[in-house]
Amino acid sequence: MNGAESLVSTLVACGVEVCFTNPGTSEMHFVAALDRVEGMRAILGLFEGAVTGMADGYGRMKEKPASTLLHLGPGLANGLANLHNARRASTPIVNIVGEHATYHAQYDAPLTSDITGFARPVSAWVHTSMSPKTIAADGARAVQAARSAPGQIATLILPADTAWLEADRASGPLPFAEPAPVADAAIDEAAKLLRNGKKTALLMRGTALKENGLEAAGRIRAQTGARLFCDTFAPRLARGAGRVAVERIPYFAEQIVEFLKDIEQLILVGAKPPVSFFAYPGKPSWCVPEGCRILCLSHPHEDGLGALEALAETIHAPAAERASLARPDLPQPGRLNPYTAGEIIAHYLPENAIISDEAATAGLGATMYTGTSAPHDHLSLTGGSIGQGVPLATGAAVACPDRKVICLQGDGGGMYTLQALWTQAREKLDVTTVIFANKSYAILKIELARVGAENPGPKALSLFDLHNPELNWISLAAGMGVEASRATTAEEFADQFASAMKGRGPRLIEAVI
Ligand SMILES: Cc1ncc(C[n+]2csc(CCOP(=O)(O)OP(=O)(O)O)c2C)c(N)n1
Ligand SMILES: [Mg+2]
Repeated sequence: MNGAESLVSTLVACGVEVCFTNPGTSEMHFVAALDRVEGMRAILGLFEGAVTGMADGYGRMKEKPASTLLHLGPGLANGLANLHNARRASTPIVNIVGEHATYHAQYDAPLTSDITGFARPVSAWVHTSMSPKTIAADGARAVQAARSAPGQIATLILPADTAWLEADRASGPLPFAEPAPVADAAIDEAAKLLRNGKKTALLMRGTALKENGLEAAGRIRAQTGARLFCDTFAPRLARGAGRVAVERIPYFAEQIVEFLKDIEQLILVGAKPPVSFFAYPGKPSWCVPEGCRILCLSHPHEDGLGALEALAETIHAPAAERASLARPDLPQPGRLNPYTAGEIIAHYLPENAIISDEAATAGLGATMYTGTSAPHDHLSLTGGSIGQGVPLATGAAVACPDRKVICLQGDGGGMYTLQALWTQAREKLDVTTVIFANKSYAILKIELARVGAENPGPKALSLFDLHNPELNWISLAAGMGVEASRATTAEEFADQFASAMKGRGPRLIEAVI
């Protein structure tokens, strides 16, 4: 076997089953190895930002890494923004980045670049494999790094000659760091705080926001009256009927301050203390009230779920209260806006759906109404880098072929990585994309005022305006093989969304709001 076959065999042996890729010449032996070695599904993305976003969606849902295969420095660089989002989500990903043959580097050919330099800021682990004799061990180490708690990005750089020269064998999986147990002392300390009568909240992230973690947190709330919070942008949150509901911290600094003002004790479970997304003149960045005691029950790499369960036992907590099903009625015929759209989405949301949410200013309605709709998983834009929603939904659909995936996407962010629609069509993925076509970067108009840049002129305003020409999402989707329709009223949207929920396969609805 050659180095590439040794690597692909190793990845498969280590549980990596999917490769999202946009390859080039330096990756050809890896590409060829995908047919020679059984067990790796190959999925083409037509832009690397789509490729890395798909790997993020897959990893968040499958809780194990996919691989990406990217073309040298530029291919990796095209994918960096969504790797940034994935890093913020603690998603496990193994990037394989092709590189010139080791002896070719000295000639400074056009595609030569500092791949390690591009990789470093988004990767917890980076390594260049200089020999086909070590590639198997390096591949196993990459998977080990990716799977180590809480989930990390590992980048393995693969010189072309390492891939094509004779290798010895494949490697099997290495043990990886499972979430570390939380010390009893931390659990006892949290129990003490919960009993001292002060106003306390738990802020949770990671596994704590899955169904069992929420259940344990709900028990703690039932016993102590503590409030349960999650970040504005949690990587993955179990929501809907039958789940313990948590309060989502609001987006803007002054709203966060208002939201937290009574809290005297904040217990962090895999989360960081809440801060403002941006700095604004005269507004606070740090949003925890003065004098509030912060206790870290668990760090992100620790077992937050186990800690919550132990804590619930320690304080003899009773059963948790769960959200009961309350699907909103369909709205009256008439205007389509984020709220009527939200009612319709929540009304028809199928059991066990996955929502990829990059709806930006149009997302409030859906979030408001889906809390008591059918149980589902909600994935949000973890790193603030728009262009995540469509590929994230695509990767989630690869990970969970039996679940309906719904992508709620702003029209601005949608244009960044719409190539993922083509992958949805090619792979026949069950994704319904709702594009909120407000024909603007609406949030930026709000932000312009908030940062104190007053009296915007026509040039400034033109930079947030997506008319002239208007985007035609039916044509854009059709051009990539995805069936699409346009809804301009609530009743049109209700018809189209209901039909998409009944059917299977990729669909896009341009919701004109
Ligand atoms: C990579 C990246 N580039 C630019 C931005 C700045 N930005 C934030 S929101 C936004 C526009 C979002 O527009 P849209 O998706 O249509 O949502 P809307 O604001 O209209 O609700 C932009 C350009 C960003 N967050 N990330
Ligand atoms: Mg918009």
